[in-house]
Amino acid sequence: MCAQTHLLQDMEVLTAAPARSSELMELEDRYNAHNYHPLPVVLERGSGVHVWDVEGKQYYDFLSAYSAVNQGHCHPRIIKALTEQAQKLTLTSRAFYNNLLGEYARFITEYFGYERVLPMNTGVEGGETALKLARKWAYEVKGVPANQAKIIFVEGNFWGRTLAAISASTDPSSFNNYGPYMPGFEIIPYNDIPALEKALQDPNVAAFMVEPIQGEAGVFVPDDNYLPTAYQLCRDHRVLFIADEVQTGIARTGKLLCCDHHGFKPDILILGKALSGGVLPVSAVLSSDEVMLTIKPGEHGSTFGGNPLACAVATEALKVVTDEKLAENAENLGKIFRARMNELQQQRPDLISQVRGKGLLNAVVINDTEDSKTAWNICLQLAENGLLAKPTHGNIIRFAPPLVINEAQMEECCGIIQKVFLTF
Ligand code: IF1
Repeated sequence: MCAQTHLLQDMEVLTAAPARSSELMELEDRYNAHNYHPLPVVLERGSGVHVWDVEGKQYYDFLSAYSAVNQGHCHPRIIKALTEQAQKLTLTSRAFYNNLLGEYARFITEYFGYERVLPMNTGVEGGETALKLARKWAYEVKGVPANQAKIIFVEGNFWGRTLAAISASTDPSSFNNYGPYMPGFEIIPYNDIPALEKALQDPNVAAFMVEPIQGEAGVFVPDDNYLPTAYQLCRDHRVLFIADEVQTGIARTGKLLCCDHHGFKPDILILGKALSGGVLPVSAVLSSDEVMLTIKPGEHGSTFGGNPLACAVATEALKVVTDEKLAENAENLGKIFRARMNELQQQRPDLISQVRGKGLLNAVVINDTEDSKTAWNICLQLAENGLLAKPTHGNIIRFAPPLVINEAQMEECCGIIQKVFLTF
């Protein structure tokens, strides 16, 4: 569908929307870059599993800001930590020490079981940091010749929008016309052990970076033995296993980390999004002394990395995950959700081709082509009925509510989804 038609269709929707919403959508459309195509809903408040639009309509949020508000919108404990610290000290830069970073570093390394943490801000900065560590380790510890280090990625990966991240991408909408691309990146099929085995024959491989479940690609869950076998192969070939848990981490898939389902600890762990409960950008890279201490003073950093406000917020955000047993809740309610969606698939096999996911990271695959509008129109209907979700890659609808959702709310939401699909 050409952009013009898209715009016309959207203009119809925008003008059909209530006055205040359409006024705000048109304002954003006029002055903001067009780097997104949002659902025509204008949100102004959030609390727990709910968000409200400017007309006061309430929705269940089944996107959770792409898994950044696992603890629920505006969690009182996290907001309290934010507002209290914001009145004391927000940012010092790392030119000086601050009173929270040391305690936070001890807290988060013990929380996840690592020796060291390097604090950053966005998920993609976490990815960039992990790759710089892997290259540095390859040259200075493994002995790979200068500028020969290789990093292996899998098809369908998504780890952000920087030039390095899109250099690893196999999705034209991520990389098209952004070249030339970062050298030293090799891409193999996902969920394919022989392909990894072959790639690891190259002695210059520094690391293998992978999402335990591919979020953006459409919630692709690999075979049970894929991750632990891949991890063991990396160990056998002295290659660092980097887990991008920016989206799957922080209890989203029913365990604290998605890798915890498979009983191994990645050599380098990347966290982001819900590390702050969605109140400000906080990311982190965790690893061993051997890897982390290859970066010497002045060799990496960021203005906001490790700022006291982020330390206060992230500490409370992680405590909430433990205290409210969010991983267990995600495990239990995810099973209920997938059972209900599988029932729905039996009722509408013409519409639903597959249900997949782990914990509360799930997707319903619409029986259609990637460029169809079916999934989009279903999401418009879901919004009409008070539930927000958005398609990824055209015909896949991702369902990922905050992990604080309770059983009664989950039942209600499954009812809404069932009603929309059965009447679609
Ligand atoms: C967008 C996607 C999700 C991520 C994983 C790193 C990052 C992300 C596994 C980078 C970020 C966000 C980015 C946002 C939409 C959203 C997204 F559809 F784009 F891919 F969640 F699936 N690793 N994902 O999912 O973290 O730098 O954004 O903090 O760019 O449109 P970030």
